[in-house]
Amino acid sequence: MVMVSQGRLRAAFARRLSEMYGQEVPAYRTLVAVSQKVNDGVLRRAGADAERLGSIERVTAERHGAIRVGTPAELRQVARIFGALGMRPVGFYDLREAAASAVPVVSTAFRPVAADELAGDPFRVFTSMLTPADPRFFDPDLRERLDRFLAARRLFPPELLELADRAGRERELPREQAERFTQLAVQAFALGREPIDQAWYETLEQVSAVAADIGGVTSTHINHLTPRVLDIDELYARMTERGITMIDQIQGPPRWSGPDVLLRQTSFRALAEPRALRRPDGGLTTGSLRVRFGEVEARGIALTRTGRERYDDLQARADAHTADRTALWDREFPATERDLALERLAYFTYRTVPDRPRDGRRPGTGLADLIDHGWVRAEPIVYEDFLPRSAAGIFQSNLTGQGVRDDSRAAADYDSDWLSGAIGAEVLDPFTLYESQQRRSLEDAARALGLPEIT
Ligand code: OOG
Ligand code: NI
Repeated sequence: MVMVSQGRLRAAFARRLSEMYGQEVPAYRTLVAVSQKVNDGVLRRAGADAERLGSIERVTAERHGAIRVGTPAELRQVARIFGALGMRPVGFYDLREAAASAVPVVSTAFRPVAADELAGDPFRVFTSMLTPADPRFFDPDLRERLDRFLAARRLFPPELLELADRAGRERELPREQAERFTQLAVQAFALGREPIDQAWYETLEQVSAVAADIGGVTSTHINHLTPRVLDIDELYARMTERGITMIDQIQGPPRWSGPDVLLRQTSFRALAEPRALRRPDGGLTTGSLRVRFGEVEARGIALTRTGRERYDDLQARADAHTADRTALWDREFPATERDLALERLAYFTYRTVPDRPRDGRRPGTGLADLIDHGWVRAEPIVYEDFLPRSAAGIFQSNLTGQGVRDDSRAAADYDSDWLSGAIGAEVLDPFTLYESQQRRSLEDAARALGLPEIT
């Protein structure tokens, strides 16, 4: 029997999802095509340096998607489906707080965690869950109607979930089942065709367009699929030249003279798509909804907690003084990988250099000495996660209205532990993952150099 590993299943799923999305959302195809042109250019210009943050094969195939679900039960099913693909929940994002308009969701990202799996295909899905228990958005009556509506729908067919459990358990599927799984999973994330109850959708829309997109329909859908680009400023310019209106800025760190860090993203607004609506009188009509959009991103080096604090601080200061962000970064953020490593601001995998000096000199135990004298090389660890502020910006740029949030009421508590409980699996901390990858590499390097430790 030919078996398909989780890693290959994930790559196949990402590819098929991309084909489906490309057929349904032509603007996505343009985005992918332009991204590839930009990447070809960077590769020609920069040579091997262009692959410092991932091989061109990885970057070319790399996508993230986003979905939104209504309840913990639905989220657990999503976790089973992505678990089949070797993807685990990483990070907790509270977009209720990060967004200025009404975004009543908390989120995590399902993604592979092992370095070799990430190098193979890092496909990730930003997954948000509605918070009907938050009284700032939903009054008791609306909450009850919402709970009832969500409890009555079924997002995923039992066959899909059974295949998912098998793949999760056995870490592979026979080829035929793998094919069936992929087909059912892609279908489950396509735009629903069932007529939408217009009055119900509009009731929710008044509270929040996100609530309507989640709780106003009987299915879920991928709302964007994001290719990775190696020069996002150039991508932005090229899309604008083609007459595609992007949101007015690139989110995340500015373009600056140092290495790429964290994540820079930009998007274009959701396009109006025809949808079947059921009017209050029972008749059918065709309306148009804007729920699917396009986004592109550039990824950089993962920052440590300290690095991230510096980043957040620079962002806040740039906001407060509408300062020139590039100038601020050039002045204040260390602009070389070496300094980012030595100031413990970013994560690296440290490897001993095969042709290191063997002239009888002994390596010191300090990282600076080891790097500067050519004993170890620092390879950047790619940031594999998301940024709450950018995510809120992405949500916001696609809302039809502001919605309402009654801040006189207390927020319902949701945190990472709550989400772990809801999913039934630990939501992993991204910093811990990067940190342990770095630490293991330092331990290996110390061993190879015969050092007690590297400090
Ligand atoms: C998710 C928005 C977040 C990102 O790239 O930050 C996101 C959504 O709109 O459902 O995808
Ligand atoms: Ni996104």
